Amino acid sequence: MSRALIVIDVQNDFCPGGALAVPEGDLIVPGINTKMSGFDVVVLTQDWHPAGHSSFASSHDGKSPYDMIDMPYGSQVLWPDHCVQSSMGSAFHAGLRQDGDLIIRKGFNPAIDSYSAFFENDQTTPTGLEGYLRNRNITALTMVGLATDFCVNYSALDAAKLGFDVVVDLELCRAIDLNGSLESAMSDMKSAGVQFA
Ligand code: VGL
Ligand code: ZN
Repeated sequence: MSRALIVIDVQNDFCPGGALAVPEGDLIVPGINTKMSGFDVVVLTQDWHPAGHSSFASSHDGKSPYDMIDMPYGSQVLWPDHCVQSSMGSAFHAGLRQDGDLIIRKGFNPAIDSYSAFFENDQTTPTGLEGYLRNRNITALTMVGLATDFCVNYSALDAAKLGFDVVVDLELCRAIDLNGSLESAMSDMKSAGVQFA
């Protein structure tokens, strides 16, 4: 059995000073760097939106960040512009080790957001991560990164659904916590059989 570490979205825009800053988002960087050494495979994910992405409030007349909108694939939180492809905000935190095996970019489809590292928010378009992990004989995953209640949560739920053995290391994650999103993420992950460390 081989285990992969999946490092979710440890990017400037999700750290203090960034466009969609997660409180204490930067504090997890040293611990993640240390943790990387103990895994057969390390994958980094990178939120990677084109300018004008449909998840940005600025793309919808009269909408503000954190409003909700109905998209063809379901309801969607509208975010401040963040992680625009090749911007400084989309770069990994400068202190993060970037010598992993694979970088998965997600959220590049202008019409669909992608919280999960496995599927876009339509829950059907794959990112390719599942195939990569299976080809590398990975059956167990540990997830760390940002944000606990969005991208970590959706990645962990999809991984569990796909049959991977999933651990979320909560000390190496931080949350946005929007309208109870952290509490519901925790209960959804528990119900899905995700383990916590
Ligand atoms: C994320 C909101 C929008 C995340 C990404 O990485 O959790 N959250 N895009
Ligand atoms: Zn995003």
